[in-house]
Amino acid sequence: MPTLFERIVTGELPGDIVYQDDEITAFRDIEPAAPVHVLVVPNEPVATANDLEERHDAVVGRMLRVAAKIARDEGIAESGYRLIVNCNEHGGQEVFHLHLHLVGGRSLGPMLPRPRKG
Ligand code: DGP
Repeated sequence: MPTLFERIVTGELPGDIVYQDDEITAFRDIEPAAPVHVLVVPNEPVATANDLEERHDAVVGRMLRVAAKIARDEGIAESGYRLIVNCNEHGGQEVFHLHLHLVGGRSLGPMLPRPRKG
């Protein structure tokens, strides 16, 4: 069964695609958490960060560079942004096709709420 994101990559499902090449696709998140919220995915599905192998090194590196290019195109490179990869249950991963969240366009606050002391 193709993943949800594979179906967006191939055009079987609609997606607001902002970047695509033969290895990588980026499209706007359906439930944006910030004014800019783009998902950057490898066209060839990898379920989670745990499943990455040496052969994926190049495409994962390119995903970072594509995210930085999109940040420039969206006008948020200078103000700044956050790149997030969620993995499995504790990471809050919902779609099991590796993806990089590019979020920005507002101040994002601390990276994570810290547990209260005492
Ligand atoms: P994660 O929790 O890291 O697996 O993030 C999955 C993201 O995918 C979440 O922010 C919502 C987004 N999403 C889920 N379904 C769709 C969809 O059909 N289209 C788009 N564009 N985004 C989706």
